[in-house]
Amino acid sequence: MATNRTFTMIKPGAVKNGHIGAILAKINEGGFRIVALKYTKLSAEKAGEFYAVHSERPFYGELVKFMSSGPIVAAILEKENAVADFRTLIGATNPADAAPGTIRALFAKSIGENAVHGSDSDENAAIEGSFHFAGTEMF
Ligand code: 3AN
Repeated sequence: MATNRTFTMIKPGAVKNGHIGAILAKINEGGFRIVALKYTKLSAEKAGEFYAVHSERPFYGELVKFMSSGPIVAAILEKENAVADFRTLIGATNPADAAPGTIRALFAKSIGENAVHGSDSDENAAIEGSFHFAGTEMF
């Protein structure tokens, strides 16, 4: 059953390239309400833990290095059908395949540095949101 929350991170590349404001604007325009928001930096250990599901993939080391290379913006977002609608708003994992106007089409550099993360299921949205935020930081 669909819930109404998803989790996102604006990744270090998009932060470094000055896209925080534009990406938050797309999120607002997409009809998402911000439940929690944080400007922070992941240690390599924390990034490894977050992406543990990919630990056997060949790009895991690169992904952990990139995700801990600079600050990120983490957020929990709310909207009806949040997980699926947010994945539509961000576009395909590889920006080369992302539909025009999507966040990844506009702001991503490559499949590895693809501007934003979006949860892939309601279950993972809850796990990922709790990974970054205490209950007292959700509004
Ligand atoms: P998504 O973020 O669209 O759910 P996943 O879960 O398949 O995509 O991948 C998680 C992250 O791993 C991606 N956001 C991307 O940064 C990285 N990634 C995925 N596939 C590749 C790849 N083939 N080469 C490098 N990095 C990748």
